Amino acid sequence: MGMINTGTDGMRAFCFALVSAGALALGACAGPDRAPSMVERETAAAPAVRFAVFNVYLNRPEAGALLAEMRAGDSPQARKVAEIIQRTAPDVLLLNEFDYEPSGEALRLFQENYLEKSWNGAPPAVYPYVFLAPSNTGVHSGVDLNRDGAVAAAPGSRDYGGDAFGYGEFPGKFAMAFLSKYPIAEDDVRTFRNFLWKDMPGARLPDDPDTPEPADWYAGPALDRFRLSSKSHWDIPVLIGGRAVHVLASHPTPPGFDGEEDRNGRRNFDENRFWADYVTPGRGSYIYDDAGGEGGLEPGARFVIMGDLNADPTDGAAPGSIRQLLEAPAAAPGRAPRSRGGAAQAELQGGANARHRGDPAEDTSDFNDDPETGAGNLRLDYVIASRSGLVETGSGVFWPAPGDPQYGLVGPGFPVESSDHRLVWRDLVVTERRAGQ
Ligand SMILES: [Ca+2]
Ligand SMILES: [Ca+2]
Ligand SMILES: [Ca+2]
Ligand SMILES: [Ca+2]
Repeated sequence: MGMINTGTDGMRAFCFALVSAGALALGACAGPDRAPSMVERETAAAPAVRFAVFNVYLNRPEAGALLAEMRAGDSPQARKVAEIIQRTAPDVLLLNEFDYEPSGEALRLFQENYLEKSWNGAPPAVYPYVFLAPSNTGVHSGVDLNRDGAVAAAPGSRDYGGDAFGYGEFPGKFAMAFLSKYPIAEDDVRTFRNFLWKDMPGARLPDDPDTPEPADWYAGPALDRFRLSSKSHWDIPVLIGGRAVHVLASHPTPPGFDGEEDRNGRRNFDENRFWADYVTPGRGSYIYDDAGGEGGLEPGARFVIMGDLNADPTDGAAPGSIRQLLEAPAAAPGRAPRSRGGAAQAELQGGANARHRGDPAEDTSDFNDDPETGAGNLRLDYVIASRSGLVETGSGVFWPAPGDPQYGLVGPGFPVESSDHRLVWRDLVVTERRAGQ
């Protein structure tokens, strides 16, 4: 693969990860006068696998619009999205904000007309394995979920989106798609689209501040059918050298666009909590999947949590939400992926970024920077690996800085060239090491 000059840890295949006292020290090269450790021998024998998430902003105003654009093959935005994927060359890739249609044609044509064609000399990106499933976005709930006094039943309006199981003006908007160079254990995939929020013990259900009863913003039929996942939650086991790595994919709702009841902030928190419980032994027994299977992940199983998780660890509306995952006992404490472009844009764009406490080199999204109303640039997109069975050898955010030959793929933030999010990756070697060994 080509060299990547926008991440800071592009040392894939050159250095070993070193494990000491249970902590990962990244980027330590094996010295000549020391026998390699067991982990070093394992990581030397197996290639690193690049896991990436990319919110590709391929959502469109109407059903069928993305399919038409993928068929035509002439979308400048989709070409830049494709080139970013080609330049970073992930092996395992989750796309967020890719409109879903049941035939799978939009994804197939995105592969054929964009990913598998070379852009500006970049090597085509070929993914023989895909996973696609319905999303809750834009699926009519039949009840007045946004509590504006009416049930909006006709797709196409904001009101309709507000009454859907997940916000979307038509079924399938803002959905997800999964691509892999490694086979998927299809019979073992689990989806959690129908899991009800009220079935999570201690759910942070929102409260109507105008009534004395607690946690009653959703009640009656609304509570009885309210699905936790705003898109879906997928557990996709990928087989790498015959060993399963569970990709845990989701795209929790943004923690805004609501009122004092904080219904979206609370939902974001519990959507992220879902995976924290799923990977923590003893905490996932309440979980059920769409096929009726019960319980969380087997203790010690390899996993990689991936998604636009809509929560920054220090800035924005939902810092506690993402800490549930970053600090989960089963998750590796790998350091945040970084870029030069994120740091450069926070400086150039100023505004809301000036009051952020997080390191701008860790930002993964480029939003409005209005000092009064803008969110600024946030760290929202994550690849979080398990302690067990995976060793990290590098990570990065594809965000070229001004002056970089690939700067045109991201630009200055507005207008959006490719996406308002940046591709985030980690390189992981699959090992037999269990956590604590
Ligand atoms: Ca309504
Ligand atoms: Ca109340
Ligand atoms: Ca910005
Ligand atoms: Ca920031």
